[in-house]
Amino acid sequence: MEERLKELETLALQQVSEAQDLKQLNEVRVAYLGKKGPITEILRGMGQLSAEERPKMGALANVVREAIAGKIEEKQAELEKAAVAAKLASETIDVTLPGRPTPTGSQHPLTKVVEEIEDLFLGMGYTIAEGPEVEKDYYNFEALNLPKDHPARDMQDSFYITDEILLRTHTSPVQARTMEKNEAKGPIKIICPGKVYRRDDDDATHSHQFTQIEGLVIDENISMSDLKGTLEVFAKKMFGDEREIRLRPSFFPFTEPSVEVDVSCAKCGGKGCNVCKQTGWIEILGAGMVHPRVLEMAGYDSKKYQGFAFGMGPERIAMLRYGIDDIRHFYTNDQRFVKQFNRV
Ligand code: FA5
Repeated sequence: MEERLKELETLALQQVSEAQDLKQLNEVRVAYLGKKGPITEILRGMGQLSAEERPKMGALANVVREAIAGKIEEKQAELEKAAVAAKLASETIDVTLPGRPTPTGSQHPLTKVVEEIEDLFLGMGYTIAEGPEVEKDYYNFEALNLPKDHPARDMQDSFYITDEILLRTHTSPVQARTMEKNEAKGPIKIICPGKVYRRDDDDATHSHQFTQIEGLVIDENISMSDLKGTLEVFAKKMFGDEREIRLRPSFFPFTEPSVEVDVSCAKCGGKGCNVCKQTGWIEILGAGMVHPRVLEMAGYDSKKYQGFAFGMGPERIAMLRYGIDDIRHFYTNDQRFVKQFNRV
């Protein structure tokens, strides 16, 4: 029996040391120390031994069992440590690998230009005003000195919803609304960006829906030179310091006098080229001194207050700025177009 126990110990210790993982080790434990294992069997058969041999063999069997159990515990710790080390090694992050690029969006060129214009005027003390796109005929036309049968209404062919409601054809109704709302009937300094709609046929320079930015300044002692100075700062900021502007007489029912404003052509510097149709100048906006009747309709004292107003189309400004040849590019969302402005 003694020999059998020694043999079992040698065999068990050898198998413990050869176990490759925790599963194999557990199998060895069950095989040698389990209820049906050989050592338990030997202990069970102790009754058949003589009284002198029983304690000796019992002690030896316990020593062998503890030796195996101790070795298994030692091996288990070793295998667990190795398993953690292997897991850590397999999960190591290689920080030198290049990252996966994340696709990023880019700002639409029209939004860029509108925001740039807004920033410029906010910097000059203007605030931003907004008005509805579905507008009353009264604010779109009548309050701007365009009564119902005025021929100048034809300048802006309109989408009517009812006889009295239409899609606004310009941002100028925000002028009328802001003046009317100003209870103190005092100074105003606003810009109004927004969408406008006209029954124009779509082509390279016209769209039935486009953007405008209106400007309105009302105060005492405002003159044409304030308008010109403001627009000069605007043109130089948008198109470069070497640009000049010129004012040409024009007509808008809500301003008197009225002007069209041209900027000297950036491509040819004013000499004449295909961009400026050989004139050296490019039209960028309409403007003028607020008509006294418009001030009076909004409740202002036109003897005390004067004002200037201007209205521009940011699409046309963006087209000049970036050399875009067709206004329809702004609305079709072709990624090949939009992405070109990632870095401008
Ligand atoms: C007006 O709409 C006036 N309300 C501007 C104004 C405001 C004058 C305040 C005086 C005082 P006009 O119709 O010219 O003016 O339009 C102004 C700008 O809108 C044009 O210079 C042009 O840049 C742009 N625009 C006009 N029609 C279209 C169109 N169909 N598509 C794209 N842009 C357009």
